[in-house]
Amino acid sequence: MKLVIAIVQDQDEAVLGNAFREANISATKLSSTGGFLKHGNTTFLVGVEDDNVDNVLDIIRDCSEQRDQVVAYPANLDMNLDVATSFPMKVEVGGAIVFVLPIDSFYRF
Ligand code: 2BA
Repeated sequence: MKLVIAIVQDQDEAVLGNAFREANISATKLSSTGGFLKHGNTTFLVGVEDDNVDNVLDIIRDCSEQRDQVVAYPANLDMNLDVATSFPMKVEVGGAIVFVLPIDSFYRF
């Protein structure tokens, strides 16, 4: 058995959640925040049998879009000029960041 952890953009969360439901795949959704952009994203936890991992990955791939986001990146010009400003920077986000981990044991009590 494997644990698939998929971090997706919030815009893709509903589509991906529906696709899991339609495929009868159990998933848990967590609200998360990207460490770099500090924007909300969504993390799905999916426990699956080994022979279903590729199917889960295909669904995630199909439901995750790559998008450009423009962020204001702070630039400090100091040395006593003491000027703080920011400049726009384009960042490519997604489709999905996916980790596949082995599971030692699975219990449902
Ligand atoms: P964020 O950390 O907010 O990163 C958003 C996007 O910013 C990233 O997209 C990447 O294109 C860019 N980025 C991240 N760190 C950067 C840096 N130091 N310099 C320049 N650009 C940077 P993705 O790679 O698609 O990642 C989307 C989200 O997935 C991330 O949001 C984070 O929440 C998660 N993530 C990505 N890699 C991860 C990792 N190795 N471990 C845990 N979470 C990860």
